[in-house]
Amino acid sequence: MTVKKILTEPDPLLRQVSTPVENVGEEERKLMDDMLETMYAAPGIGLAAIQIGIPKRIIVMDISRDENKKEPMYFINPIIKNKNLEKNKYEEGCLSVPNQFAEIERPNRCEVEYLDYDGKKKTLKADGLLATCIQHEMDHLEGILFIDYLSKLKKSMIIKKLSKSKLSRIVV
Ligand code: K2U
Ligand code: ZN
Repeated sequence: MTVKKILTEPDPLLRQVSTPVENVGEEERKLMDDMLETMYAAPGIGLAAIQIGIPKRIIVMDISRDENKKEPMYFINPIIKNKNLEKNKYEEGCLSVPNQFAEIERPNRCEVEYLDYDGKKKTLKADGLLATCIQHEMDHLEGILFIDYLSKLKKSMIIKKLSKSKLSRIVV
């Protein structure tokens, strides 16, 4: 398993819409293994394939946040079937938007249909942090970042800050 570089905003690659996986084989499982290793190393609780530059509709997650009791989850071609009208607010961050956080409102429950690590069709009913994380990651598959929900001013200030820090890393 390999830790991959995580793309950071601003990067046009992050804004691509990811394409569905045709069939789940060894290549897709190796990709999910690398994504999970990259997510744990970040550390994070979710990662979409586009965040390591692969525009495939694949997400990995582990909301256990317990080093000794990892509970990885794999979502291939996920589709949200139902979303609650009731909303939850959560202080979100993103491994592709480093050191920026904002309170984002999302449906507090959702039902997801997907293929698992072995390509088997599954359905999951999620609430709380799991529901928030799934919706955050599903946004990545559409090229959407959590900062897109902020005001134009706040979003432009964050992008300006991230651009500067990216430039300073190149210049140094
Ligand atoms: O970059 C990502 O997509 C991983 C996200 C997943 C996430 C975002 C917002 C809310 C829940 C999950 C995070 O950066 S992972 C870091 C993290 C860890 C614990 C709680 C919230 C965020
Ligand atoms: Zn993210």
